[in-house]
Amino acid sequence: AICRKPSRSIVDGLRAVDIGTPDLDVFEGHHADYVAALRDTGANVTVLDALEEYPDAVFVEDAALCLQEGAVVMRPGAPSRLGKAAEMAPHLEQLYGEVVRITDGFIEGGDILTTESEILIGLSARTDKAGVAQFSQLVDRWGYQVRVVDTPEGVLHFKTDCSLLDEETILSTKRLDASGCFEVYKVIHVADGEEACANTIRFNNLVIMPAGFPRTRDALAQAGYDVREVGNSEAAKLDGGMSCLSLRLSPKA
Ligand code: CIR
Repeated sequence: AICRKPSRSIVDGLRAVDIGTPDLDVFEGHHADYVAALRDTGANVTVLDALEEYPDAVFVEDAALCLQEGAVVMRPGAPSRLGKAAEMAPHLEQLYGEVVRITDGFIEGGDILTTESEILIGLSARTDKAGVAQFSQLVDRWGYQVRVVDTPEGVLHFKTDCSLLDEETILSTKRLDASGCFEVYKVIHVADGEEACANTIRFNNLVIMPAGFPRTRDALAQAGYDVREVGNSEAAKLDGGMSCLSLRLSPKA
């Protein structure tokens, strides 16, 4: 996995609603816990240096999509994040034989959910049809099927409201599931009032989820998942969750 340390400029990070300024010390502690949780799954984690010039650079997921065959460098729809995607490309080039780039429209990694059988992409304020069209064309060479879906109104990214728990199971908010996009999957709903924990990550043996959502945590444990909670209060002030903080990859040798 690839992560990036939060920078002092995190206080200027984008947010839909201002619910307070993130505290860098607390963010750094949560980030260290997150990296430790990933390492506990057996992941080899590279932690890149903070990038002061991009306040949201800690949210590395939006910069690229990593598949087994290659990586796609995104084109973020937020102007302050455009250059950050390019910063990720050299790191990916060290790991992959093929790194391709989006040059038309906009698309961010937070809108893309890759399952065993398809790649689901939610159109959002950050991801448009032109970006999706180029993405689909680029991944066609590796045999991937892309399905375009909608992101609920007022929700930053498609994956703000869902995550993949295993090859056939999705954790989703009820509002997103109501759109019918997960009909071919088994769906576990986040508890009412706990919508902010829908963005988790399943990595090897663990489901890593934000702390503070006990009913959803218990439902996941009951369903047989090994759950690890990590503090996310500061990232949440910037609409960030568990998937946003890493690029997870297993390049084909
Ligand atoms: C932004 O608005 O772009 C950041 N403050 C949050 C990005 C969260 N990323 C993600 O969900 N993949």
